[in-house]
Amino acid sequence: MKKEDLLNKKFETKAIHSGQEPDGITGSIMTPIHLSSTFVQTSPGQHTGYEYSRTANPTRTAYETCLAELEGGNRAFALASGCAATSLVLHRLKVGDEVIASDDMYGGTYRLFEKVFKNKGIKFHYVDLTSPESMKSVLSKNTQLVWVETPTNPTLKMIDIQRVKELLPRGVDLCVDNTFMSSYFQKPLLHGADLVVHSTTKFMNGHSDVVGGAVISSRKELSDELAFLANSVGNIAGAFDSYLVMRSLKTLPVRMERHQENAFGVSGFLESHPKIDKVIYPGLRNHPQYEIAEKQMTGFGGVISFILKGGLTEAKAFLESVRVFSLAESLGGVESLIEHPGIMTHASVPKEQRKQLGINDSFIRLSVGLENKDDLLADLRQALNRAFAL
Ligand code: P1T
Repeated sequence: MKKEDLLNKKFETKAIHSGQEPDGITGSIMTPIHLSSTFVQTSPGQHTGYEYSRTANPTRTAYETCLAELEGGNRAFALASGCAATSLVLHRLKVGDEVIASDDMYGGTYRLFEKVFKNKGIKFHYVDLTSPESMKSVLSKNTQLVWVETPTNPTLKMIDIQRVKELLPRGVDLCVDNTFMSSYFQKPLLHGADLVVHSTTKFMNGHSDVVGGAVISSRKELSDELAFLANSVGNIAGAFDSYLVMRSLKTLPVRMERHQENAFGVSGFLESHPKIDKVIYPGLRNHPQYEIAEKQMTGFGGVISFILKGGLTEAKAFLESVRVFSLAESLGGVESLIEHPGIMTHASVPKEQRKQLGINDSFIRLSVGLENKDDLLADLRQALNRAFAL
């Protein structure tokens, strides 16, 4: 579809068409994968807009245009991984700058903050942003950035994006990691965020065959700065990965709806099971921040966390017994995954901090996929039976 015909079109239409006009020469309806690293110039400095693929690549441009449209942003940048996307945002900072971050986040993001950027002279403060007012105790004239995951990984706390932004002085940017909801269920820029980050490895790609990331900026001066940094740092996505995620975005709305439907089924089953102590899913009315979830998201996603009765022995027996779910890190793919954050995805978070967050030996995280719901429930039931010898 032509750009002008896409104005005022709905999300599903944009997901399929944005940035992807048919090829002018061949009429090819699918965007070609431009693997070329360089582009021929007719005279020094005279070219089609493409000179070298680190700076810009036609397949990546099509994908980035689609990402920016879906998130409601000024411009998007496709990066090599979610961690590369986070790094790009942090590369804007300089020695002495301070960051306020939510106390619960992906272990790899925490590691990047504490073991890489802290050593470059950037200071990080971690607070429970479910009460945004708690930022006040650490906010200073050096604060440049607030980093929010919502829902957080893995305890699924909800943070009020609009409220956090309201409390920030001018010039302090708010970046929201939107990985768990995808652009379909949550649009942080519309609630006042300045930047959005995705691990596109997750729901955005959804087929567990790409590691990728994205940053979407709300305004031109941020976009210009990020374009300079992406080209200079060079942690960009390749053409083939760009093609794969762009292809996956076409089915994002239908996938997210089914992830959610299955997740409601699984969370209901877990809530009624005698061997489960606690179920955390943003769509459950007993979620402590259910009102925020309802206010700022248009769905609740496909990730569920829960606490089993018993200890590590039972948890391991349960995780070893699943047959439809796969025991693996990651989330957001068509296949259902299960994992133990304490040992797997959040091992780099200090034990004491995990304890404070309630990530104990019996804490399990599910990414509910698109298999038949009854098969998923039957699998969890038989694995619980085995673990507890019911
Ligand atoms: O793995 P990568 O594409 O680099 O993305 C990092 C990342 C960033 N933000 C969030 C919220 C994430 O969940 C992740 C990656 N998370 C996992 C691999 C996981 O299993 O939680």
